[in-house]
Amino acid sequence: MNFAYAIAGSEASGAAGLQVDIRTFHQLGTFGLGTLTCVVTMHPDNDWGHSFTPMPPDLIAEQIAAATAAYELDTVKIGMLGAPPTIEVVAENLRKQPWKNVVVDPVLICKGQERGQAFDTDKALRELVLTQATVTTPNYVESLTLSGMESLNTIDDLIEAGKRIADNGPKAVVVKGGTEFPGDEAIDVLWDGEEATIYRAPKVGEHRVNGAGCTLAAAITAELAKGTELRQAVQVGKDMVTAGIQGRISANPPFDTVWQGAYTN
Ligand code: PXL
Repeated sequence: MNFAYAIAGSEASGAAGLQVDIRTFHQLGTFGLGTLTCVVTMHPDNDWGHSFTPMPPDLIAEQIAAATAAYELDTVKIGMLGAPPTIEVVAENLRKQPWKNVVVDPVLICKGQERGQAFDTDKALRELVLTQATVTTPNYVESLTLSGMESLNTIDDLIEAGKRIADNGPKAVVVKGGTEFPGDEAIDVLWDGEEATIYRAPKVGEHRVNGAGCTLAAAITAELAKGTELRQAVQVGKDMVTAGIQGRISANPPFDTVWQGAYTN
């Protein structure tokens, strides 16, 4: 059995976070399991505003201990951590065993967090978690923050951002252009430390869809757990996100939901 393990938050509508990770892991034929870091709840009667509740650090440590004792895990995806004490406990517990693949989706800012708190969170994530990443998957805005660049307008800019982010620790970086990148294609670039690989798909509509980033990182994680090489793992992730957006589920919150089940290989 290939095990895919996520350390991530719950998002109450099931459109992002651990629920997406588990669906993606299952769809790609791996055994998915997860450690819960926080709960993000949306409030339909308050314009779908978000609230964020971290899990107690001791409970996070206990979940990691149980998961890693239950099976021989070598591949982990880190999703939303959200608060410095969470980042510290996850970083410390990750170091307790060797990992072949550490995929970090650098979810930097959660709506509803204070800016000051978000700054501390960014700093802790960069110093304690991104340094342990074998692959990280920043979106357009996260790539600007992590690379220090002002805008990403060309494929060369995406490659440059990947290189700069890799300089700070991660072995490989997938920079996601998403809807913000100019043009009619959704372009992602993998910088693996030596070479850049470009992934392209036509943009589907103009609206953002919830769960695309989580799905991409989770699919890469599942493929790496199966032993797929990184370049092909990113291609599977790209194909699954494209299929999941085309087959999206109409939802009442401001964004529709990616459907992982739309992907078949
Ligand atoms: O898409 C980023 C993300 C990840 N994880 C959780 C989230 C969100 C965004 O809302 O709530 C739990």
